[in-house]
Amino acid sequence: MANAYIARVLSELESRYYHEPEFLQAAREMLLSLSPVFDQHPEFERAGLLERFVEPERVLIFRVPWVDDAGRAHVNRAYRVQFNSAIGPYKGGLRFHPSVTLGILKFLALEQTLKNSLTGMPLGGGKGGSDFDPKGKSDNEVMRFCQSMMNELYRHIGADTDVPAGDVGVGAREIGYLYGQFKRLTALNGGAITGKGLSYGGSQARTEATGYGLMYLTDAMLRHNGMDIQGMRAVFSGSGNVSIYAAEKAAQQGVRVIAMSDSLGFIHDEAGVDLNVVKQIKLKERGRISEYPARAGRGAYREGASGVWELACDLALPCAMQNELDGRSAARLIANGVRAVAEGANMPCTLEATALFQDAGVLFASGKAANAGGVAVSALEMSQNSQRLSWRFDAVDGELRDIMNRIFDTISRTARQYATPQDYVAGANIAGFLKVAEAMMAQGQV
Ligand code: NDP
Ligand code: 2IT
Repeated sequence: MANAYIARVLSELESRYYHEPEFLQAAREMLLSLSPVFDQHPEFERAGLLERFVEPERVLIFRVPWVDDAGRAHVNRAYRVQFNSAIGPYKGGLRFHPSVTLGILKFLALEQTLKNSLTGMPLGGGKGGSDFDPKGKSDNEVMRFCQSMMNELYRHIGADTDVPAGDVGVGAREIGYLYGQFKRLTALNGGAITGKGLSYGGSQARTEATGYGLMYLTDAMLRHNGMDIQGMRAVFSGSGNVSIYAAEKAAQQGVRVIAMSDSLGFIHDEAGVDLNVVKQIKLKERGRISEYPARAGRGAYREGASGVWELACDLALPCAMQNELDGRSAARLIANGVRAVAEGANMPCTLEATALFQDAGVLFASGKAANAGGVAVSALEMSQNSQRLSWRFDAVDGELRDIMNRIFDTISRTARQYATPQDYVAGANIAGFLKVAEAMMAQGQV
């Protein structure tokens, strides 16, 4: 039974934002696991804490006009959701994808707030992006779009106020163009954006951080439950930044990576996916994963991204998009004997899929904990920028591993204290929320 205060706030939210289904899904998942906390803290209701928490502090919406290579003008919509700054400057990525809406960015910003809290670093939560589709655009078109977007965004961000980074469709190329324009407009160097190139203030291991961190946390979760990751067979969705570096770390851990996907289909290679070929196709050439069998000389391709969940595996690692793994796919994975699921993407499992995994006793780590390594190394990039230093790869990677182990300890301890020992979803939501709640309570009710 949900705590009465939580039930009321959720029902008000559902009637106010019925047109933002992803935001409601994220809010519902978080709020329902907070009942044991609110039963112990009646002062939160008197302070209107939840009503404040579920509304972003500020939302910026603006147009981004740009001109294509043929001289034709286009206009996209762009957003920055500054969700919560109780524990530090707003921090979170920018997504460029045609599906981007305010509701999707609100779900991402809400989750980012709890994720950033879990890292243990002083980071608030934010997210932004645009419905611009970088696919099929020339480098110059992407550059002009990024410059035009920054012409508005620059006045709302800064190293101590709001620090964007990458997300879907925003990688090294886009960050470079965005940062260049920020610097032209403000004359400020420093930490207003993370994910920067190594030659201009970026951190070692930021490119790898989300994927590596995902596998450090997965390893910690398996070890805690008496299992050994070595020799397990893993299926990854996506073949972008998160998926590729997660698969790279998995291979180093002795895992056999048997499948990866993109938005159109997936490859299956029982011998172990050749990641150099995937990097060449997806990162360098921005091509389709369907090219893999011909280029690698082995493996098979099948149309339809969700087919990847029909393969038998020990580990399922969704690293692509929200709601990419539904109840049907979860049931199939369970029937095929999956042992653990960890979310590299943000909210890739539907509420139904998550419930099925948990009820079946499959170890399940939600994105707020599992993919927090990216933003954690972003915080290390901010520290290095402030110090005017560049740390070595091994130093950053070692710190990342410690952070992921600490996050697992935190969610595991919190699950034991407030829920059931393996309910890492509740563990992440409660531990992430409590720190933000304490900071909000301490700072007064405005
Ligand atoms: P990228 O843009 O680098 O890659 C996205 C990948 O997902 C591409 O391979 C894309 O395929 C694929 N994809 C998109 N939609 C679908 C779909 N419906 N089904 C299957 N595959 C799909 O993004 P990232 O790797 O950076 O981000 C992936 C996820 O991880 C997102 O949920 C993001 O929010 C999350 N995340 C990212 C972090 C980061 O540091 N980058 C940090 C924490 C979380 P295609 O090439 O066909 O478009
Ligand atoms: O979802 C995420 O955590 C990210 N896209 C990374 C955010 C960041 O600020 O590094």
